[in-house]
Amino acid sequence: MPMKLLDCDAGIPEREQHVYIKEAGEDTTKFLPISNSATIPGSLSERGCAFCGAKLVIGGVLKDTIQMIHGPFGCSYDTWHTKRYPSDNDNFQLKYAWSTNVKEKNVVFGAEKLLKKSILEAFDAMPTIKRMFVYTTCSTALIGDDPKAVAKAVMAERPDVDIFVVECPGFAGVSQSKGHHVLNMGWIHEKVGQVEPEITSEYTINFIGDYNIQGDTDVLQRYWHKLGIQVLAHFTGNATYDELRGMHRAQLNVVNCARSAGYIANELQKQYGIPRLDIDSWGFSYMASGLRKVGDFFGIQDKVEALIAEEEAKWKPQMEWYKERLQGKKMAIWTGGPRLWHWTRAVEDDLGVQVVAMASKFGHQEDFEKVIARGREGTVYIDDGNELEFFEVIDMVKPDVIFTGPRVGELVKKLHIPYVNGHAYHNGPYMGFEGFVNLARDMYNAVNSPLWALAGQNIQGEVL
Ligand code: CFM
Repeated sequence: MPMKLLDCDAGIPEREQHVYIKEAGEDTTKFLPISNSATIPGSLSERGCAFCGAKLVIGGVLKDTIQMIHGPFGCSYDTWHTKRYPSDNDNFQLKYAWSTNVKEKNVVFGAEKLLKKSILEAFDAMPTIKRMFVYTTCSTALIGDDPKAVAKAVMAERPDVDIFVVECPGFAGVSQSKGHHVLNMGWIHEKVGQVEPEITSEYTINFIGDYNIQGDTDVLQRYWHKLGIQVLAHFTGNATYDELRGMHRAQLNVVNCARSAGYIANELQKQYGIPRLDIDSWGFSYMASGLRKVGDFFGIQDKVEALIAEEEAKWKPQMEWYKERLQGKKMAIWTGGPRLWHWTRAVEDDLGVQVVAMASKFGHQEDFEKVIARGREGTVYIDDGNELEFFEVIDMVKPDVIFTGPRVGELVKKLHIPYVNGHAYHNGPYMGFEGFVNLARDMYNAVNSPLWALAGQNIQGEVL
């Protein structure tokens, strides 16, 4: 029976449909875990809210844009600064947290005036910044404020500014995935097509679904540059607001994270006829095949082969060193969803590491299809996992290292199991050839750190 009711879920038996163990020769299409559905009451979800998906994941990455959060300050603070996406604009996007700081009296009497005042104040305080995202949150959506009308009024008063409103309160969907969707669709309908990019190459792409985590975008940008490919828009790593308004002119959309940004790629295809090409940017073999696909599209195979040869010559020896030492280690990946299918085969092919458990916070059915197709037999696949399930699965599969976020990471550290930040990375970037060497190094350091043995020692006697 491939669906698994864990012992800890005896009180919430519906969880059985969210936990799957792959068996030999199975037709996996019959056994996909339920996903992208509301968390079962009683299960302590690790998910983020829909607002968080829009702000923290996509909008907040922009390097020249004020992110005005229309709500209590906590919504702003809790979606600020945790992802580590740098920019070449002096990290403007990481320095500030903006909020209208809504209080009870605004909830009772309305907060539109407060929003307008806050928008003007923010622009006045940062006179070189002319672009802004405004987000609704649960409280301001519930009281019925109309932020689009406020943004329109400000833009009429100040023609040099442009504002994009994201109406995606936390309760708009079952997870952060809804926020990705709302932002993608709003942007394509309201902003794409408003700016004409300057075309400087005969090959142009949008690189979609890469958020410059610790410099990922920079690694890929070096490759595009060497290939003579102009990236009109990065959605949204190290990007400007206006760059994203010119996405309609690219010849090709190259998609890395299909979950968070496949929507805009599909719309660009529908509305402007730009083809979509999905690639994996993590791992040697995947990165090489992704570059080859792009090379085939533009007919620049020679340049691509030269680039791959150069990169492999430079990085493969280091990768081999780590492979020798990590071969056979057992890894768990507990992140949002896509990194499960991006990484499971990549670490197996490049490092000989076995992925024995994977948990997705918000992946959809298509993500699980890809994960399970690429994953091993006997591996545990979980949708919207809870803390007790994590503990039970650790007992079952005994991983040597867990790639997850700081919340679950803190838990597993207490069990003295090495954890690597699978969201914001430990010492990235992780994309591209050099990036996967960084991932291997972080995994090696985590697995071999003497701290795990020391952490288990009882030093009480010495302290007292
Ligand atoms: Fe895409 Fe991402 Fe991910 Fe993601 Fe996220 Fe993320 Fe993630 Mo954390 S956009 S879906 S919403 S690859 S923040 S940079 S690591 S859960 S698997």
